[in-house]
Amino acid sequence: MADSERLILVSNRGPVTFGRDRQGREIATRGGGGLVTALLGLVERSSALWISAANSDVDAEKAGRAFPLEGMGVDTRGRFVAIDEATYDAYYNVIANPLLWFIQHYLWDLSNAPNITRTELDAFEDGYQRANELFADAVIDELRPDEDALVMVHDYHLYTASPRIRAERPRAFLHFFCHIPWTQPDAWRVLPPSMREPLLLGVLANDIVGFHTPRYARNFLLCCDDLLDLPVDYSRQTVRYEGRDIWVRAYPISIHTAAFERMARSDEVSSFEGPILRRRRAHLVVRVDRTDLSKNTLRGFEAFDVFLDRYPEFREEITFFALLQPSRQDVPEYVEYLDRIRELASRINTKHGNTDWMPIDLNIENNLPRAVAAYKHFDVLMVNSIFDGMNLVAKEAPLVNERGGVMILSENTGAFDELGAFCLTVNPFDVEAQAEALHSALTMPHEERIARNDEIRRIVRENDVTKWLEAQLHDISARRAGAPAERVGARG
Ligand code: GDG
Repeated sequence: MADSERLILVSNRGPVTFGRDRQGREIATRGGGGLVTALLGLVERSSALWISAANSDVDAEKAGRAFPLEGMGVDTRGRFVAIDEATYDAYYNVIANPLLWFIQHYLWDLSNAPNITRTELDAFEDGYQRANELFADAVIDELRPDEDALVMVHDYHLYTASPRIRAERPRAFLHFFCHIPWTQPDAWRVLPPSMREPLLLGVLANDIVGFHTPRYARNFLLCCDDLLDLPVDYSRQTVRYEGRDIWVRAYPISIHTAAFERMARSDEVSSFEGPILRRRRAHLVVRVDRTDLSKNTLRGFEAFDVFLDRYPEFREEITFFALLQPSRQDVPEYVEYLDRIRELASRINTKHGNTDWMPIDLNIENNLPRAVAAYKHFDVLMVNSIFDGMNLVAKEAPLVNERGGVMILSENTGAFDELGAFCLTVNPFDVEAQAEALHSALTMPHEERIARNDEIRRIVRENDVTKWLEAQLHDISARRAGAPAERVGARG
């Protein structure tokens, strides 16, 4: 990236949201989540403008012009896009979550859902497409017509923003990164062509399209081939569209390891360790995730139930600590899923527990310091996602764990590519295997646990988020310099 060149980041969720305290003074709350944290690494390097959706009334008052983002990067500014409530609801709660999210995690139970009715068709046009236009217009407004800026667009909320930006600002370099899996062509056939084609063509308006793993990149190429009938070169990983070669690449996202280790040593995290240590029995199983259907909480608990039936010697000696952040409670499927999580935990606790021992310690709470305190003390970490783009918990928790904890990892996570060899691999649907993995992890010799954990830490430290950023910036420079795609094809 040239020093003088402007960087514009575009994502639905931004790095900050504003509210007011009781005295009416403006207060800023930093946004969390893997996407925001990863992108902070970029704004630390060069001046940047971060465009995101307004998330509060105060955000909406600030919309339409850039404002300084204090304490973030060299010279970082933010800009909010105001989206009226009905449009936002259609864009976010009808199309992005759940329709696209479900397609991209193979979650639809197709004999029952989804129905593409007038509601979905209108929500696509008047919600998703309209919101994407508003994001695109904010980018266009910020750029001079002849400016060579780098615009990085993030995630499944923004598949159709780029064509408009390209048409109006053809000199900008458009880079897109998808944080969730890209599924095989038939999964996309849930959508009629009037919806799936604009989505795919929208992504192809970018110059480089990035995914977490080579498998997702390949699935995207297959979609271009199968659903759009476009010329695809699988060895060079390119798609030809409108006279351009779009590069399709894999860049596994990661975490800022030094910052995460610092956080794990903070007083705030320590304050949560005492209660966890006081309550722990001989063995502690931990899971930390959003109450998202893709995370597979129910089968994880079912496996624990089987494990307790089969290995009664562990009764009263073990606790399954689950820290689950409530997620998307505007979507009915998520409300029902959270209810089922509560019911199942309570059924298992009634079946196996007693007045002195509660096998599942279920906490529905948004509390990152407490999650990190649990990361430090697990004996077994369960990450059994049905499908998961990467899963950053699988990188964070072993990095700061102090007990040589063992990770049970679903083969359908992006993290599996890097860490699978040192985890206990499970198929997420195989409850039986998950129950046995719990037993294997808990009875594994101490030296083996330490050796596996050491290897995971080494890999996570080596593949820090900096590497994710640098690989992308490297390819952007190469693409701009006119390098042939095969020169970077080896990257995956
Ligand atoms: C999407 C993709 C991909 C944990 N407890 C709390 C909390 N956390 C943090 C974790 C971690 C992040 O939230 C969760 O990241 P994941 O990657 O595990 O999962 P998704 O939220 O589904 O993220 C995923 C990711 O994007 C990045 O590309 O890896 O596959 O689905 O950093 O430490 N955060 C807050 N409160 C908590 O209680 N605020």
